[in-house]
Amino acid sequence: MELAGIVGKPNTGKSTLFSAMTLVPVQIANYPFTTIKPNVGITHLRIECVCKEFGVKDNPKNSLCINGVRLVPIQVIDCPGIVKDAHLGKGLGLQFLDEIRQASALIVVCDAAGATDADGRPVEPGTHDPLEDVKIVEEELIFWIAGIIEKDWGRICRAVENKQSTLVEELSNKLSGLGIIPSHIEQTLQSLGLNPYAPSKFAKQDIFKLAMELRALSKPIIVAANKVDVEGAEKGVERLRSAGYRVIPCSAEAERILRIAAEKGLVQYIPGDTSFKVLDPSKLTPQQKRALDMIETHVFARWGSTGVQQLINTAYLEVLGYIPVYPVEDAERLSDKDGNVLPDVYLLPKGSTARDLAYKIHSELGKGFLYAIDVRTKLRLGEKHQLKSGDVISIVATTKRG
Ligand SMILES: Nc1nc2c(ncn2[C@@H]2O[C@H](COP(=O)(O)OP(=O)(O)O)[C@@H](O)[C@H]2O)c(=O)[nH]1
Ligand SMILES: [Mg+2]
Repeated sequence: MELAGIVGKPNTGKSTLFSAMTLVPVQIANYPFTTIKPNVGITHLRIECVCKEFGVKDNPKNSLCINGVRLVPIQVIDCPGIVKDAHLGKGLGLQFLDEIRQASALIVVCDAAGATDADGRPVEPGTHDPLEDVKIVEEELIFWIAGIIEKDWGRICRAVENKQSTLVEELSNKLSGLGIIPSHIEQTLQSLGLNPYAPSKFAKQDIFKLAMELRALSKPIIVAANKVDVEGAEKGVERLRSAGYRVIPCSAEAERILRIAAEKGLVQYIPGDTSFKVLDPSKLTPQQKRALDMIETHVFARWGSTGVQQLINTAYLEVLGYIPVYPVEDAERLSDKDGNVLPDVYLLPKGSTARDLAYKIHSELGKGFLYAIDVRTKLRLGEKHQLKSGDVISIVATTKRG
């Protein structure tokens, strides 16, 4: 399962966002995905399910389907606050980031209303620049990766310069856990003009630059411009956008309230909806009514949605460019061997082939791959055929799974 890390300075709303994201959108008996640890949970990518197009009733296994909305689980981790110089041990340091080494994307939460200072203390709205906070977090993330690179740097230099191994090999060993592949390292060394045969000549700044490039490649950032329900947040959002970040205005608190209200049956709301509906106004307490009215005027009327679902969707479908694909065993019934219709959705990196999908399902299926069938067109697809978003695919292989 894909993993997203929630990071940012203290008091920006990381834990609120985590709690909102991981609240199960509807009550489903025996729902297998709950909070795993206090700071580790499951959220969902929201896509249009293909069940409507095919006119079938599906029985999802690795995901959920609510009225034609398919929800694909993504693991999220809420990290402690990051402050300036955390890499030098300030605040809680950066040790805890080891938990998100495997993350495919990072959500950097900031207070777009500018109502928290550099250490996270509340101040007058609009008096603190959220861009500063995002820059600091980004810089600390780079220091974190630089720290990983620099660990036993002396030994690496000797090994490389004595020709016992290569720098790409050494760095790949260290960084593969971050999702960094050898070709990334090779390209980066080259583009920075660093001589891979003489690492002992690298300056501190060279290692920082290397870490900066590798951070961008392996841990793409999406900025959650949080607290947009607060007056004046537009300015913060603009400032973040003008700096070139991928910014999603959001209100974690509004999303949390709506998910709880939906769970209680007070409103009709699926995460990502652009409106919500109060089911029975007479059931609301005055306080609940006030909260929902505030959400309507300060969030939906102004921003169109709470932005929380859009964070995950933008991170996975746009920034990472993943494509959802539905593998089925029975191309006629669109089912697995137990008759479950459209049981699974897989998220594949853009450019993935029919054979890549086979391998992702099961290595035996990948090895024995003969051809795939595009269930929509009934056409046979070769191993190198590139899949596209929403494909429903049946793999035919020499060895059957199971
Ligand atoms: N107005 C507003 N306040 C929020 C929002 N999200 C979080 N907060 C508040 O910001 C404060 C810090 O939230 P918390 O989630 O603990 O921040 P963390 O330290 O980053 O985990 C709390 O008082 C939250 O209620 C939001 O969307 N809007
Ligand atoms: Mg927190």
